[in-house]
Amino acid sequence: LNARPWFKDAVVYQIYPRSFQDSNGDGIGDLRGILSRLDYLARLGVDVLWLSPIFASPNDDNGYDISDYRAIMAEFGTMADFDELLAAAHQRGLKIMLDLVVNHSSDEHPWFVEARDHPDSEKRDYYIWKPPVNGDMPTHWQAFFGGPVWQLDEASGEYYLHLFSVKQPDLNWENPKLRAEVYDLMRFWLDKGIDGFRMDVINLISKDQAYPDAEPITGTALTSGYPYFMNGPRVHEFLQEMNREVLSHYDLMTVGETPGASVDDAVRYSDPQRGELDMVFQFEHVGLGSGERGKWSNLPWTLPELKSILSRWQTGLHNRGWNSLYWDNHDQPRAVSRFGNDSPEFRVPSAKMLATLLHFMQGTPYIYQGEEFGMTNVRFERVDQYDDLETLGAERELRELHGWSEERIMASIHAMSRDNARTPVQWDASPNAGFTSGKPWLEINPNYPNINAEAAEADLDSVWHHYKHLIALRKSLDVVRDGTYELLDAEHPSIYAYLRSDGHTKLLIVAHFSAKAGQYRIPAEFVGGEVLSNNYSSLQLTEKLNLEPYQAVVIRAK
Ligand code: ISL
Ligand code: CA
Repeated sequence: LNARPWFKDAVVYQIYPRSFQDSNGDGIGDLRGILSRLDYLARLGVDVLWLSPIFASPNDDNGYDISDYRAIMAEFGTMADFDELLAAAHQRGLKIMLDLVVNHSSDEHPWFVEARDHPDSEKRDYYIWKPPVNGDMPTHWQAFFGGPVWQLDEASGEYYLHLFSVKQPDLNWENPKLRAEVYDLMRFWLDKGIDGFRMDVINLISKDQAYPDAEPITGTALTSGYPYFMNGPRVHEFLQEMNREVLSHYDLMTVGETPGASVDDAVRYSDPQRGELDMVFQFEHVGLGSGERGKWSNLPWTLPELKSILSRWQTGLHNRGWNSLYWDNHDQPRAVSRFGNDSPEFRVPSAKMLATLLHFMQGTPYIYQGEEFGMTNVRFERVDQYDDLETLGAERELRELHGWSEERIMASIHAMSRDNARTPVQWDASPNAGFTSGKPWLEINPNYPNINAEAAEADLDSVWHHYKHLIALRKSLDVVRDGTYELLDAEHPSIYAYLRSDGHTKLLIVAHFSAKAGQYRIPAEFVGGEVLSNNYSSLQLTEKLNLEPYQAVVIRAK
């Protein structure tokens, strides 16, 4: 085992290709667009680019429904474009990680077409089919995008399982041939020289074979099947097999997306001794505010709750596994709008505060496109301006099933829709924000004349330069990678303060979650210390720190 694997020193930048950069004026981001922005990414100082799915897809879920795992989505370009992109990235010292979506495929994948049209074919068992039970579906589990997880196939009279949309049938990991197919397609990309995989909902691949029904969900005729497919009975066995068969033969990094994973689950996935994955994405902090209607409930949450979650992950994985660190991604609202304050007055300091807080924790940080210069949520007026199938499905259910008012629904969509993250990257103040010369597939956030990458790079006090500084800084300090973590003042309502220490170096990180000025008493050993990072121009380093709104500082003890 490599004692110091490179993933522990890496900073990952996530690209959602559809919204990153269009190169040919069709309004859709593409591989040549990414190619044209590699120098920008190299200047920022990130190490790894994670590309959301770039494979052939009918785009029911923007590429998370794959119809050919070995082909590039026509809208994104060609295999030659990909090869060129990979080589150009490597030339600049940037690694490329692809998105492996193998809990399900598209219903337009040839495997599924054959499985459906020829129930006697071998491919039938690549998917999960069940006969009706007492004339009804086998269970009443609710799908992630609403409605039941079972879809009746009229021709055969059997149901197939889809945990996501009807166009995303779940693959049957119980079948060794299917698993071998997955390992093969992974080798195909690794042999091209890619540097890693982000594995979509990889903790859902093993289902309880008894398919029991479950707890009813209030206000619906459906139940929650989570206990029967999250971190299921054979998931670790499958991942260890994948590791033996594929991962262990390459120098790559892996991160599993694991909704519903606890700290203990994450140890099982990421303990290097077990030979599974390098790290997983946990969902507890982004689940704050969820309620009866999931994230759409959008309930208030408190800073002590956030601190308690992140601290439990920091201490729980220390020396046992490895954390991934993120505020947002293509499924989440924009970080500054959700955890900071996106008003004109506080957008910049609060975006910098969030970055500081996260990048000094132990783990591998992930930056989602646009986060590095403080892109915000969007507030479209009409539902038909939204594209995301999850948003559109929820709008219908909240209205028809749960009787929510139009106003309440729109407020919730504004706060939580995945399209907040998917509006095109705002590159500059020119028409269409420099994203496309045509009509963008999703409308651009109207705030782009003020908030864009070009303006941010030109301004030394911008969020962008703060990220650049943090990325370089954490690499120069072993304590950030290796040190212990200790939360201070767990119950303080507006200060998030913690210590990092490795026996040589001791750091204090203080983040002020408030739109008002405040004060905070710091441990004496930091008075007279060195200020390594500060999102305001000055700081009086006395025992009682005077803090500006959303101020965040990092101090090294003398
Ligand atoms: O997006 C979510 C909450 O709004 C999650 O429930 C999300 O569906 C879940 O985290 C799984 O996400 C991944 O798989 C989905 C895909 O739609 C997401 O974009 C992807 O990140 C199905 O492939
Ligand atoms: Ca294009």
